[in-house]
This record gives sequence, C-alpha cells and structure tokens, in this order.
Amino acid sequence: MAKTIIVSNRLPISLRHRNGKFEFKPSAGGLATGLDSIYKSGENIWIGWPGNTVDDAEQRAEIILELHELKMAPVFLSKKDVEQFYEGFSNETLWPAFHYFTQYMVYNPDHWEAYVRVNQKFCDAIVKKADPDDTIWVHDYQLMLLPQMLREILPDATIAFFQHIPFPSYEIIRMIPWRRELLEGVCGADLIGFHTYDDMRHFLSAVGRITGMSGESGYIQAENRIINVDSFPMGIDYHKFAKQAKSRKTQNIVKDFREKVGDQTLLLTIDRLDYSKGIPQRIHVFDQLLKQHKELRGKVSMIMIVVPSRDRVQSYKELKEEIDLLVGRINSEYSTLDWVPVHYFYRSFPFEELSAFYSMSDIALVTPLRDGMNLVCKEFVASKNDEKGVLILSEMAGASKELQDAILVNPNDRQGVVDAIYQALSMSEEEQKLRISTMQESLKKYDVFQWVKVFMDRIEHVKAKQAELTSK
Ligand code: GDG
Repeated sequence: MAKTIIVSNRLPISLRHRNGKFEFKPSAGGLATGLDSIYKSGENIWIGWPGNTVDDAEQRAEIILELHELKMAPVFLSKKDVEQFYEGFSNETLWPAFHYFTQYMVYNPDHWEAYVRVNQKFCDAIVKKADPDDTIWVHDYQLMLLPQMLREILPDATIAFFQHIPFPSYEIIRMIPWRRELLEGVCGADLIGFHTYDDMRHFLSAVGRITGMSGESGYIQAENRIINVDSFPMGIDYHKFAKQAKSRKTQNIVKDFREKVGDQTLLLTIDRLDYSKGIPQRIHVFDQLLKQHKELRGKVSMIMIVVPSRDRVQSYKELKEEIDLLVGRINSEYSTLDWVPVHYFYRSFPFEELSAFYSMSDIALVTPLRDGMNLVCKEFVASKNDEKGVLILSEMAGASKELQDAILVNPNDRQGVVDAIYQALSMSEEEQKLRISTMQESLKKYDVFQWVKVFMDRIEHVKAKQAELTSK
C-alpha cells in the first residue's frame, strides 16, 4: 500500500550530545502536533535533519536505528552544510527575501551550491525509502528544489509542497539570481500550498513571469500535468491550549507570577529572535505610550519573551544587541522601586509556563513586520478561557486574514499601534468577550488537524483531476 512521507528540514525531535552520548528531545511545535497522526500511522515516516552534526559512523548507525523506532529517518548534514545551506542560503538569502528584508540578502554562489547539494541529499534519503506511488509532503523554503528532484526519479509519486513563510511579490523574487531554479524546483509538486491567498497570488505571478508556465484560477499548466496552487491557513491544536490554560498546574503558576508582578495590566509579546517580528519597533511603541500617557506609568508592564534563534547569523546577533540596549534604556528611564516597564526574557519557557503567560496577560501585542501566519496570536486567543483579553495584531501577519476581530494595526505606524494599545486598555469587558469568543469559534473549527485533513484531501482531489485530464 502506498505510504505518506513527511519531509522537513528539521525532524520533530532534536538530537543533543551529552557526555559523548546522544539523546533525543521531542519537539512540541504546532507542525509536529498536526502531523502526528499522519507519520505515526502505518508505514508512514518523517524524514529530516535531527538538528545536530554527527561525524562518527557508528553513532550514525545507532541514531538511524533509534529514529526508526520513532518512525523517522535522518538526513545527516555536515558542519559546512549547516553553515552554507541552513545559515547561509536558507537564512541569509531566502528568509530575508521572503520577508521583504532585501537589505539583509546575501548572494553567495557557494551558499547556493550548498543549497543544491543538501536538497539532493534529502532527495537521496527519500528515494531510499520511497515506493513509486507514495505521497511525499515537503515542507518549507529550505527544500524548494526537492519536489522537482523527486519528480525526476519518481515520476508517478504524489508530491506536495507547503511553504510556512510568506511568498513575496515578483519584484523581490526576481532579485534572487537562482529564481528560476527555485520556482521550477517547487513546480515539481502536484499541490503547492501557502498560508494566504496573497502568497498564492504572488507565487502564481512569479511562476508565470519567470518560468513562462501559465497559471490560472489556482492551476499551473506544466508540460505534462497540472499543478494546483492554493492557500491553506494553518491552525493550532486549539484544545491543547484551552485545556492547559485551565489546568491546575498552569493556574498555580499564574497565581505565583501574579503575586510577583502585582496587579498591573500586562501586555504580552512572544517571538523567536527575528528581525521580521518587529521587536525593537515594539519597544519604541511602548516607550511612546509611556511618554504620551504618563498616567499609565506604574500601571502597565510589558512581558517580552524572545526565544533564542539563529544566533550565529550576523544580523541576528546585531538584533539581539539592539533589543538589549532598548530594553535597558526604557527600563532605566521609567523604572521605580516597585515597577518595571519591560520584563524581558531571552529564553524559552516550558509549555505550562508559556500557557500561564497567555492566560494571565491582558493584551497580546503581536506586531510582526512580516509573518507567514503567526501562531502565537492564535495560542493567546485559545488560552482565554474567561474570554477576557485583547489581541492587537499586525496586518502583515498571515493570521490577520482570519482574525478580523483583533485590533488590526500597521506595525510601521508607531502612533497607530500606540493608539491601538490605548484602545485595548479602555475596551469594555463586554466587547473583549465578544471579540475573543468570535475568534475562538473560528480557531476551534479550523484547527491544525483540520488543516492537515483539508490539505491531504486536496492532494487526492488533484491526483483525481490529473487522471481525468490524461484519460481524455
Ligand atoms: C514559522 C513562520 C508560521 C514561542 N515561545 C515559546 C514557545 N513558542 C512557540 C509558540 C509557537 C511557536 O513557538 C512560534 O510560532 P510562530 O508561528 O509564531 O513563528 P515561527 O517560529 O516563525 O514559525 C510562521 C509558522 O512557521 C507555522 O507555519 O506561523 O509565520 O515564520 O507555537 O508557542 N514554546 C514554548 N516555550 C516558549 O517560550 N514551549
């Protein structure tokens, strides 16, 4: 029977070295949760990089065996691969381009070569495991060449691709010297998914203009088959967040945190360290709020969680320094002995504590400058069991297309965001409940399991449509 192979740059576990041995730490990320039921059933598997380099052949063999038990297969990357493919081409060329940060883009032919080489490594690993009629679902921008590489070796396989980050306008894509190869690579798939309609439109336009393949109403006509392109907004495991927020464990943490922090109104921000998330801009906003509304000093605090990420890439190092400086400045300017404007944490928290932060905060300030979807805002809404709370959400996050009951802001409009916070602070409980409960309804319905189901159903639909066209 045909099986399904999930492929992503990172496996849903992390491999850690400890005292000459290794151990696996499972990832509880949204994607892993959503795809759990898929890769764990039948003969299905997940193929990807375990997140660390392993040079020793014996250790590699052991890891392969252990991962096999977990229904996973590793692609081993060398230190050079990690530097040039992951930190290099993926995070210094594609990531800034796709988030409209063209000033950070690096055009390095060695990085490109590594990107091709590593996509080929993934292809080789998959081909070893795949049967000709399997379904292979490839995830994200690190593996854009993979669909076409697979198509050449497995012409009858069903191949799908989902991009988790935005797809920018043609004007940006055309800046990348290897744009044609990237687009043709993705077009090896039968189904191509994005979070939003706009991403999908940008992709279709770029394919038309760069490769010459025509695409209309969501279908691209390739040489010998049609390719479906559409938007599939990713959801969260709604009940997991709602249930955790209600749990005694989390509520005890909330009580403890609240005793420490006092009864101030709490603004919450949570992001991976990334320039696309607009973290410095948010500190400027908070500074302006405290300048313009002096009465709020001592009454409102911001909890700012920044999760370490990509800290070997230069632009991320500089960003970290900028945030440290800005937080230091605002705290030194306004702090009193019994109040701190910004509680800043540069680390990640266990799930129960994350849930406590969502549960205890009055306002979530989610203002990325660009974000494919953004799950943090959805998790905040799902954690509001009493329906009290306000979400301020950037128009530049994919999630804003669904969460229209948030206060939507342009993150570049500093005064606009200040006013949005002021509006949130003065919002009646009745209005808060109405907005939160409306958003909860839609998040419950379109959760991550529904997302997987709709995507998998569509794969079947596309295959049926292709078969119908070839039989005509
Ligand atoms: C990419 C796209 C798209 C955060 N802090 C802690 C913690 N987290 C978890 C959150 C959330 C996840 O990290 C962050 O997800 P986002 O969606 O906000 O952002 P990216 O990592 O940039 O993800 C994005 C996503 O892919 C999915 O397609 O939405 O646009 O950029 O789930 O809960 N988890 C724990 N402790 C923390 O301190 N345990």
